[in-house]
Amino acid sequence: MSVKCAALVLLVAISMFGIAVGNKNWSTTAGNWNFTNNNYWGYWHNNATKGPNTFIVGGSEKWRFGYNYTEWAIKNGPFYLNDKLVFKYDPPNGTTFPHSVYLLPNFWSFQNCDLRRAKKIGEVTSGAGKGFEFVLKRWQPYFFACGERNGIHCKTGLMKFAVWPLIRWTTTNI
Ligand SMILES: *[C@@H]1O[C@H](CO)[C@@H](O)[C@H](O)[C@H]1NC(C)=O
Ligand SMILES: *[C@@H]1O[C@H](CO)[C@@H](O)[C@H](O)[C@H]1NC(C)=O
Ligand SMILES: *[C@@H]1O[C@H](CO)[C@@H](O)[C@H](O)[C@H]1NC(C)=O
Ligand SMILES: *[C@@H]1O[C@H](CO)[C@@H](O)[C@H](O)[C@H]1NC(C)=O
Ligand SMILES: *[C@@H]1O[C@H](CO)[C@@H](O)[C@H](O)[C@H]1NC(C)=O
Ligand SMILES: [Cu+2]
Repeated sequence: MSVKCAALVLLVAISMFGIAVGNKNWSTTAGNWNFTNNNYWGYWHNNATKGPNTFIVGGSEKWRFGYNYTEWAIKNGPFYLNDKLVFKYDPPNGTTFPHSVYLLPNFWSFQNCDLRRAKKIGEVTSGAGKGFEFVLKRWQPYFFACGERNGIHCKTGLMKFAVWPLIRWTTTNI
């Protein structure tokens, strides 16, 4: 299968997903999360590049209260399978607000910053120094959020973003 053909199949699959989501009316209820934003899923620039990339979440802003991580993800995507996300944040020291990282189980909990069934992947101390790495190993949506202050960092602090890693077509597929 050629790259063009494969890209077309993926494109059609993503479009169908978009329509299905549209029917469920998620995009209108998603708040600042635009589920139909094609750029988010790498729709427009799925091309063959080299090995996995490493991204520092938030770039020089790191993982902090009030930075728009949805926007960061849109600007820095697309993300591919086996890409690495690095979370960096200061550990609690009495003057700074602690942060943490959770994976939320589904879109609903992501939208509502509901941490009840969330899985902790980063303790408040894990982001110190070089931070910690999270590898996007599976073809699935990942919903990241800060778990501090009972969801307030996630909701008010915008400390959340979603990623659905794309499959990387290697040049050997051509
Ligand atoms: C989607 O939801 C919004 C409110 O959340 C509502 O106003 C709108 O009519 C809905 N659209 C459809 C197609 O159901
Ligand atoms: C979401 O993104 C789509 C595609 O880029 C765009 O057409 C639509 O207007 C956006 N919706 C909102 C609410 O920003
Ligand atoms: C793939 O896309 C990136 C970013 O859009 C671009 O910098 C790069 O040159 C592209 N590579 C190929 C082989 O087209
Ligand atoms: C965050 O960025 C997204 C994507 O650009 C935007 O739709 C949203 O309005 C922003 N949120 C805030 C609170 O600025
Ligand atoms: C806590 O960390 C912040 C940011 O690294 C630093 O500016 C501040 O001086 C530290 N406070 C104490 C008491 O160590
Ligand atoms: Cu936080």
